[in-house]
Amino acid sequence: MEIIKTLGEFIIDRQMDYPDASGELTSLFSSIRLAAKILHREINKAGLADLTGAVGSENVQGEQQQKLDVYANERFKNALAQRGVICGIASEEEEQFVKFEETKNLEGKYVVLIDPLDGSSNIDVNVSVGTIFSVYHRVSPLGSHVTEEDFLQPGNKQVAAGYVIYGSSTMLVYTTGNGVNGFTYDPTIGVFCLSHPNLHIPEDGTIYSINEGNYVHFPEGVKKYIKYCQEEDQATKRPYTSRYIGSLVSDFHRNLIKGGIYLYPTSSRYPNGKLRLLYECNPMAFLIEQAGGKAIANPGQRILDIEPTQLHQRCPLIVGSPKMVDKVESFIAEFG
Ligand code: P6P
Repeated sequence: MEIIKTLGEFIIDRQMDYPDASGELTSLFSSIRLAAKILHREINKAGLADLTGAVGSENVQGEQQQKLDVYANERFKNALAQRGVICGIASEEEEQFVKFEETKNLEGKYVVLIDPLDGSSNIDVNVSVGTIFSVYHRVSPLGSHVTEEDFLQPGNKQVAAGYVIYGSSTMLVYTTGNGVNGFTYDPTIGVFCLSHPNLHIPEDGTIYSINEGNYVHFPEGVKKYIKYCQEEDQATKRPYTSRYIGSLVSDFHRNLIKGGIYLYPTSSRYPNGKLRLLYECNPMAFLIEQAGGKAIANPGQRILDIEPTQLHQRCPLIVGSPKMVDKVESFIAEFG
């Protein structure tokens, strides 16, 4: 007889991990779960529902907003606001953080930072995309309006983080600081089922993910690491395999399962990297460390220890199997 452990049951079972949560975290996750199910439905028929293509406007990043970007943002914002446990959100699609003003929300203990649909430019070409989320306890007093300082917390203060990957199947992978677990959505029964318990990234790997089209813009150490990956050496199973989907969640997820490294480093084109610290780098860093991996911005700079100064600040990201991250770190430390 098949044993099905749903996400809801799993969270309740693990409630003891957060005695002070008293059900709030469960409620928070149920809102994320609901929005993810709705997005699963819309993404899988985007081409039919006129939800592909650009809206014709730009987000705060100056990037063309895709119709599904806007749709995903509204869906997650509404789902999160419904639960009184959240007092506000910050989103890649919103220039300012969003205050939830209803009385029930003013008492909310948590804030959520979210990239509602990462890699959305891939939608039109039917490539996997994802949602990334990060959860903190608020630092402002209960009963008051959420403030910017509630969002500008270092990643080491995260209460939970995770992603939804809308791929060949839809999965939700998350951590609350007690390991990483993966759930696969079964649309025939409308639930996320535990499919990848206690995920751990292999200590070493043979897959590297980087946009080599930016080679000329990379610092010397990164160039030398790319060449290192491409050299023949049987003892270290090189040359490695290059895999780059152009969707952080997809590249991250594959490397988490198989071992590997994802790099979006500093470059002359992106001096501070391209990815956003608060709702891309920090949640992925929390997840990878909980799965036994590493995440740095630069040599000696752990992502989770970075003190944020701006909501949408960019940050270099080198994340994956610890031995691979250490190797890149040594190249950059030596060659710049
Ligand atoms: P590039 C998608 O826009 C994203 O934020 C990540 O999901 C992805 O890994 C990266 O940017 C791709 O950027 O410059 O290689 O196209």
